[in-house]
Amino acid sequence: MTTRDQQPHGNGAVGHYDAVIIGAGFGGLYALHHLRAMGLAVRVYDGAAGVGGTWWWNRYPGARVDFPGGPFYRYTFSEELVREWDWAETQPDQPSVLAYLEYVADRLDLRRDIQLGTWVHDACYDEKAQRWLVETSAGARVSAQFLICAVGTLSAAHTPDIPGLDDFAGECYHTGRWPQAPVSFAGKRVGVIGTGSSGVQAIPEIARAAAHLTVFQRTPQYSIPARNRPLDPEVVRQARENWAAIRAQMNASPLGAPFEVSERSAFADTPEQRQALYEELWQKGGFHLLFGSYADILTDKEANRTVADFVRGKIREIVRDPETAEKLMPNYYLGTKRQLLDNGYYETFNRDNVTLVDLRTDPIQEITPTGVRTAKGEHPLDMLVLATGFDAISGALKRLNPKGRGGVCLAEKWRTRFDTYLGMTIADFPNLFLIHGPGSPSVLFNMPLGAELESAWIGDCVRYLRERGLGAIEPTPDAEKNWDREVAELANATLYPLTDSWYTGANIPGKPRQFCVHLGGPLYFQRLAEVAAQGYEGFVLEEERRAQVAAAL
Ligand code: NA7
Repeated sequence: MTTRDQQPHGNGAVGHYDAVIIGAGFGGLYALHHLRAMGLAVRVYDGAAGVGGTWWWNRYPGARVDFPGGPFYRYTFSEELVREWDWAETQPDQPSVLAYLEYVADRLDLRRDIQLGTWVHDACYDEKAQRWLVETSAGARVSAQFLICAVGTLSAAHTPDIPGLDDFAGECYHTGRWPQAPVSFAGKRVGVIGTGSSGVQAIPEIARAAAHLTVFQRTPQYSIPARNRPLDPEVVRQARENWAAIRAQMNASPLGAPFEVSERSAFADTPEQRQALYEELWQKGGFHLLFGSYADILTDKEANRTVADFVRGKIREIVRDPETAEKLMPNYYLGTKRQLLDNGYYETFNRDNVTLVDLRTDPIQEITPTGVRTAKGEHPLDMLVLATGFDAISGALKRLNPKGRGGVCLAEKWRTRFDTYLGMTIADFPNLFLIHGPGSPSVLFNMPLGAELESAWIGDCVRYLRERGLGAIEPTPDAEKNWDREVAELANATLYPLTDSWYTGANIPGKPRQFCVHLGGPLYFQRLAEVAAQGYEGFVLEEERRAQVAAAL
């Protein structure tokens, strides 16, 4: 174990660690706990003023867990944590998730190794010393053998390049960078740009509080009622008592949750039976309609059309003004963008204080100091909410832009494709690990559980290296190519790549189009285990250069 040391040494670093972790969200917190328990000296940096990662920043009104099996969106490794923490609702809200992560940080005594309010400005690999040199916004320079990037998949907020945005004189907030101080909508004319998960969660809340709400919608989306409700105490009790079995079920499930996934084809039923099932699952709410109806919804265009038609029918039923209902009508393959869950989204458009602007027929021309000017006129506003999303999955890593072997920059390497091996490692970036990186199941699996399983794999890899006197590990370019193919083959068997979404990178102008999520679920984790069992197949392992490492410390 490398001990911490506050004296500057050979490479100018002050402080030497076995591992530096960037990010104190679900991924970083667990990685810290796991590696520290192995006896490693670990330092975590996070730019936020508190732990929680994405859940610290995304504190906009209405923010909730939108994962199948909401109450199982949690760490699974510790029965104590399971016993001591109960969610109140089926779709826990942002303050509850943040409180959970704060509780975990305290309960596991993680805070002593976390430096908050500190961004990592630079990370460079020193090939001779087989170590990463990290510079922080606090002016510190530290070194670590391993760099673990737990920087989040939805953390690089995307602010669109709309003329005049900087001139807006009212309040302006991005949902992914929401202020900590309470925001009041009372008596204000509010505009929301964007109708993805964040917009759809925030819009009903803002509509209830504001004098007037104008929603600027570019692409209509399918939203399903979340039917959020208090958790049944009996379900909670049973989950606790049978935790080992539930955990095993989560590990074996395609979504990482004890959630019933259908294995039947939509065409095994008559149209009437399908309609009846869709109605039942719509009433049940949440992800049941998407994952609990038919297995071919996400793989067969015709099957998808049956459920998409059903939801379009619901929009026509709910929204009273037929013209507004038509503006809200989505026309992509349902479920191939992030599936939205709402608490009264379509109903909001029946309110007198809500206006919907369809940007496809009435585009934004500019933002003025007093509002938004579209082709058809001016919308005066006191507040503008940008629910405009994120440079997802790869964006925060590209912004971090670590420099690997020979000074190669990640932003340059990823200019045209987001190559990784196993979604966790990158050729030319030895000893660097990603949690929820491009090519891992990330956003289409239970993220806290995924973070645990990936951190455990990292821990095993570190142990393997140390037990054999090895100093560095790095994937081969061929292993990356093969991985890329495996991820693409799984995706191409589905409808996901056909849709413009943040899964495919289409939401960011100029971003290369690539579906970056491994859709294998448990198969992915099985692949990780196989690679390890075969002595880290696909990797080059370097002997530890003892003399050079010692000189650097
Ligand atoms: P999303 O799903 O990427 O949604 C962003 C929205 O912003 C979407 O409706 C976009 O329309 C819209 N957008 C983006 N740029 C513009 C411009 N220039 N003009 C008008 N509208 C624009 O991000 P979210 O934060 O809602 O969702 C991420 C969440 O997924 C996360 O918080 C989790 O809950 C899961 P578009 O569809 O691109 O036409």
